[in-house]
Parts: sequence; C-alpha cells; structure tokens
Amino acid sequence: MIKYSREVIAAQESGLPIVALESTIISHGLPRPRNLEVAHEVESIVRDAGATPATIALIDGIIHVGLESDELDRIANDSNVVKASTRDLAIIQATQQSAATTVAATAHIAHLAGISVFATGGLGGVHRGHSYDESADLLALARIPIVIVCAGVKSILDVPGTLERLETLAVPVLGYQTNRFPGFYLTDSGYEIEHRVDSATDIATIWNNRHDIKTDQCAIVVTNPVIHEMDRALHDALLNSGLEAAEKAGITGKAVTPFLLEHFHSSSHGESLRVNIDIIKSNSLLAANIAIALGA
Ligand code: PSU
Ligand code: MN
Repeated sequence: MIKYSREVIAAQESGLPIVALESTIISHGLPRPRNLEVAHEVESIVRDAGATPATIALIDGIIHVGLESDELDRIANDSNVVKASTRDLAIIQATQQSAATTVAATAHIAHLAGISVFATGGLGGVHRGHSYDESADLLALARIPIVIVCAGVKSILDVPGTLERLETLAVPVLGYQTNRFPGFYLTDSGYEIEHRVDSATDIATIWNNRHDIKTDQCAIVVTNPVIHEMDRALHDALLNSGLEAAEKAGITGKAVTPFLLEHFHSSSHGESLRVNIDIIKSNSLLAANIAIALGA
C-alpha cells in the first residue's frame, strides 16, 4: 500500500528519527524552478540535523513515503500533479494519478507510516470573507496525533477565526520561543499564544504527558516565527490586491490558496518567495530536532 524510499526504510529498520515533509508546497506553493531546489535543500537540512526526511506524495496512484530524486523531480515539474487532500487519496489511488499532498493528507499518511513529526510552511485555516471555506487541515489536526511545525496559518487567512476553530477542536498550539502567534510571511500576526516552549525537549515532554493522560488523539501545532519577515506595507498591499483578484476571477475551492500564494510570488519581486523558503527551511530544522528529542 505504501512505497518507502530507501533511506526511510533504513531509518525505520534502525529506529532512527524521521520527519515527514509536505509536497503541495513543492507542486503548488513555490514557483519553478526554485521549488525543486528548495525540496532538495530542505531534505538536506533534515539530514544534516541527524534525522531522515520523508517527503510524502502519490506517484501513479501509489502512496510514497520518502521520494527518490527522480520522484521529487516529478512532483516539482509535472504539471499533471494534482493537489490532494485526505478525501482525494483513495480516488487518486484508483485513477493512478500523481498528486502532491496537503497538510491534511500528509499528516494522515505520515501517521499511517508511524511518523510522529511533520514540517510544513503555513497551515490552512478559515478563509477571509468566506468563513464557510475552511481548510480540511483543521479537522485533520483534530484527528491525527502528530507534531506539526509551521509558521502559523497563512496570513491570507482569517487568523482569529482559525485560532478560535483550533480552540474548539481542542488542538494545542505552542509558540516556539514566542508568545505571539506567527503570521506566516509576518513574524507576529497580532494575536497571542498562551503557551510558549523554548526547546525541542519541552515539546517531547508535552508529547509524552499527553500520552499518559490520554489527550493524545490530536495534533500538537508548534508555531515557529520567521526571523526576517516580509515588508509589512508590501504584504498588506498584496493581500488586498490578491483577495480582490481571487474574487474577481471567481477562484474557489482548493485553487484559492495556490492562487493567492502565486499572486504574492509574482508581485513581490522575490520577497514573499524568500520568506516562504526561509519558513520551510527553519521549520524543517526544528522538526528534525523535535523528532530527535522524541526519539521518533
Ligand atoms: N505552506 C506553504 N505553502 C503551501 C501550503 C502550506 O508554505 O502551499 C499548502 C499546504 O499543503 C496546506 C494547503 O495544506 O496549502 C492549504 O490548502 P487549502 O487552503 O486549500 O486547504
Ligand atoms: Mn478551501
């Protein structure tokens, strides 16, 4: 049912820490050709930190945990690669398509493969002006026991709405070395986080405590703020023009997030791309350190 990469098999056999990595960032979140380079760079960061990267995707209908180099290339460059959430997985298997997986689908597969730590850029959440448009990422986090490292939710979203939903869903949110909820492109979204952690070991302690008292049925969201944020004025201007353009073009469903990210990347002269890449790299490093602290 699952095809594992050679290095993931080796790590599983030796009980070494593994970090799941998401592939929608590569196929639908970053522009070519930088996307493939970043996918490789992120894997190297995880390896250099002492953990094994497992980028997750479907190739010709087969679930892959860990991609070989040619497979990573395919996810980055084949325009037939679709964006798959959890509900799409069995269908993609049946139709033997290739797909990149969202946070929701990646978390599901990672858990299926026994992986406890996962790094992404920014979570999906409640959309601005369309509160009925809520990412499947939120319900997935409520159901899947995994540590997910992110830079908060994407700033294109309704941040307070998303925080309220996470509270309702009883998903714990931790600030890594901060009490401010990060805003993806921005270091601080303007909202507070109640719980701050200062090290990967703190997170491992919480993970183990949850297991003992059986509050371990959902994810732990670790938010890791970007250090050099995007220029705020540029950010706010692109957010407004992007939301307007999406509305005008009638973009709906799973196309909304890629549309808005692309709007930022094509209109910010590389600034949003730089920040997005910084985010993914720094989250992957932290995820590797957490996997090591967990002995996972
Ligand atoms: N983080 C990034 N870039 C991305 C995403 C996250 O830096 O493209 C993706 C993730 O796969 C996330 C998805 O699950 O955006 C959310 O999409 P939607 O809003 O359609 O659920
Ligand atoms: Mn949506």
